Amino acid sequence: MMKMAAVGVAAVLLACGGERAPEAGGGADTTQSAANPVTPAAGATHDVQMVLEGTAYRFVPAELTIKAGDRVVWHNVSGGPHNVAFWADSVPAGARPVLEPQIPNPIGPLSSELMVEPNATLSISFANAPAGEYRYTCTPHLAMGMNGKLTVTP
Ligand SMILES: [Cu+2]
Repeated sequence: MMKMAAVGVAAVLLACGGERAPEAGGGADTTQSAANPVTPAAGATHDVQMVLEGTAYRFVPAELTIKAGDRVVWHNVSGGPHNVAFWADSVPAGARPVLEPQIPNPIGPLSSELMVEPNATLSISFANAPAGEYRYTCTPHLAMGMNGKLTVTP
């Protein structure tokens, strides 16, 4: 009940979004503007599964287009261990400092640790990440062509 009420209030506030901000806090204007590409913590979350299908190791989906501000969660589903290893020399300029702090215990440049446990996840926010193509692979299955690509749009 409380949650529904809160959503209702948020919807009402959003509906008035075009006008002057109702709360005169005197602080920064947090009203969302379509012209402002920096919209932290408001993005969608996308799921990428890491699977063994027959004899093929895959990221599903292998190619995904997201918006800056979205989050991607990779799931270890089958055929692991897997990891997510971005090609550090091909990600857009400025991406590395965004990605690096979000990859705990890396086993190489922009390469996550191996995910061994079923349903282990790696979650990366692309808030403030530069637009462009982010190609990545799975280190244990590199030779088997387990590759993925994210395209981040502004
Ligand atoms: Cu793999």
